[in-house]
Amino acid sequence: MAQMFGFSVEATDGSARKGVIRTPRGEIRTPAFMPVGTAATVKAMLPGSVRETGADILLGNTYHLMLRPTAERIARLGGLHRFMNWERPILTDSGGFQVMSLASLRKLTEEGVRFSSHIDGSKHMLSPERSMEIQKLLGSDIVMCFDECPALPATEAEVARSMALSMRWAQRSRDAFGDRPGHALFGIMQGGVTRDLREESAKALTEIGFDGYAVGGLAVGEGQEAMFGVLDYAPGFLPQDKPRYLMGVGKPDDIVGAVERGIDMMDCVLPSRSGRTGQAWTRRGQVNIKNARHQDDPRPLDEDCTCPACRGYSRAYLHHVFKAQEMISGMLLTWHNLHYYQELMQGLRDAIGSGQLAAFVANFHAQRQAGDI
Ligand code: PRF
Ligand code: ZN
Repeated sequence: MAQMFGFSVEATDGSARKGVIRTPRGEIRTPAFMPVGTAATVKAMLPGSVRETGADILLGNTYHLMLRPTAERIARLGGLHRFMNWERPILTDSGGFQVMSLASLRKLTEEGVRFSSHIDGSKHMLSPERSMEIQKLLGSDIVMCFDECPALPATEAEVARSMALSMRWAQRSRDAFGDRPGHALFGIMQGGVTRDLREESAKALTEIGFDGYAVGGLAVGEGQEAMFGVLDYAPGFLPQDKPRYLMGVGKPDDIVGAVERGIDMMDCVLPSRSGRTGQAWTRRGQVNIKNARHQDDPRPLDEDCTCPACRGYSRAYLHHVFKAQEMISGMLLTWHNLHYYQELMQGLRDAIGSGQLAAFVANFHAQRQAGDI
């Protein structure tokens, strides 16, 4: 019999948790960072390389894949794992958030959202039922509820209306998902930066009952202080024994702060996207490889990093290939950034496991303070 989906917390340190999510496609060590593979690829990386950085799970997108190459085509070709040659777990976002940021001519109703594709203008519809159908066709291991995420700042009345709609859509998502052993469905909390709305949203989701719970609606323009303000209480409204996923976060210091506050999973395009624009993330902070100060520098990006970019190449080389627009530039910097992010997650897991999180976080900030040398 196929192994079921499960989560266990192995250690805690303050609000932070170290644990493991078990799926039929393998284990996910938490706190986990999920690289983003929007269009059935983590851009500039082979799946084996993504795995070598330490990733246990990738994120895929309903919105992009339904438009191109279509979910039905991926299903005919054996599902998303086979299609992109990644056999480990995949979490898929449900599409609503991407419709709101990418599509044009959007029309939102109780039923769902109609929109025009950002690729060719063709007309499409997403609803809780259609999103569940697409994520099933893709073969996603962790399916996200269909929700609406308002851009902040928004009026409290607007955030309340939107949250209530997302909770009705959460119930419809649950009903449409049905019973799929080995596959998980996560609810998504909304409610902006209003404590009462966050609590109401958490109650509504917990009553429906999900395999995990996401904190949505953050990192949408409110700033880190306001986001941490919400994370000081929001994870506490959710069941202790289920994973908590903070969607679309973030920079390394956002990740550390979120883990300290009880978040178990995160995803962000930042390490992969900024790798293609010449930005590297290191223990000592951000390095802009475009800067002319690197052009004669024989040192690696980070002396202590064991990734292929740092073991084999100088800053001078990385600067050169960026300037020359060589493809290896994006490949090496993406590899380094994903390696750094996964090493950070391993450091957080080890620190929580040994009850040393406060010291780890103090050292994390001190190294960044010291700056690039
Ligand atoms: N909902 C969904 N996907 C998301 C978000 C959300 O609120 C966010 C917010 N940071 C990122 N991705 N479905
Ligand atoms: Zn490196």
